[in-house]
Amino acid sequence: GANKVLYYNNPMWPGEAHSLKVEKILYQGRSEFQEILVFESSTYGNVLVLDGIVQLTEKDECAYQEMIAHLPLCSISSPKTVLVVGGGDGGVLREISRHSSVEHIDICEIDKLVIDVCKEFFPDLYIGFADPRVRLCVGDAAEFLRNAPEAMYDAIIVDSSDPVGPAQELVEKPFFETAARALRPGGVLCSMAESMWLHTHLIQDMVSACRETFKGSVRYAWTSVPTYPSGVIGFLLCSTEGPPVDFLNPINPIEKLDGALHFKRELRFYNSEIHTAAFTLPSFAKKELSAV
Ligand code: AAT
Repeated sequence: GANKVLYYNNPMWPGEAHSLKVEKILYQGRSEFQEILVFESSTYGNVLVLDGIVQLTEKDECAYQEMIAHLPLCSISSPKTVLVVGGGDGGVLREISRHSSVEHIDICEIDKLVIDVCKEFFPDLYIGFADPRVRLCVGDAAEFLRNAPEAMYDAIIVDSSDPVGPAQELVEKPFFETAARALRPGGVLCSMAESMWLHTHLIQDMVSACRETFKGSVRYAWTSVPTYPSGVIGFLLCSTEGPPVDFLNPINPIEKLDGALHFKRELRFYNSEIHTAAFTLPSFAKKELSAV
């Protein structure tokens, strides 16, 4: 009924919860990996929830998917091969498909049921799978990268859930090492990196693992996503040794792309100004990251 409210509370943000008014439960089920819930909210459109944590809403998904895709892809010239880790909803694929230089997109999502459910309830994201450059692998991305050929990718985008459950390995040093190995010299990684308000230690550990692993540059960026815990989410951008990458000044600006999208959809959030601005950190976060 219209009076239902969804709260989410989790040991990752003890005592904090955010609520959304539920119009209608659309899907509820359990996969081998997680609890999956989709509901129609009163104010944010359809919402995907995994293990009690909001993964995306139709209203604010643009802020996350556009940033996690274009921050790395606009930082290198002419990206050709891209790997997406997680991202079973298709939203990141949709954004990558704006880049006409891209020839090949691998996606490794662990949970087939997430993909099937998003096909039904999130058509504006799932459309990303319609791009003929996409090749889907259903499996654990940590395993996938251990077996990936060396120097295979220009960019790796880690669009994974929080590091409890199947995504735990994806924030650890051995995973970053396999990612660096799978990137060509001067290739880039962009990984979901939690909230600077909630996860200082986790972010510090990720930054320190990445500084040891990636010999190019390592930078933290962030964006506003109202339905994520604390309302912000960060990204860790790293480049391997090779042609230097200046993450702050996009060498491949989105405004100059011809927009290879085979369906019509305007960018709602990302532009070159917000790209540069995303790397500007509040003083407390700057201090915490420089202490690593
Ligand atoms: N596009 C925004 C939504 C997500 S979904 C993250 C996806 O990562 C989920 O579909 C989950 O099944 C998948 N995943 C988790 N672990 C693995 C793994 N080891 N290998 C492959 N895929 C995996 C992210 C939102 C971020 C929310 C922040 N609070």
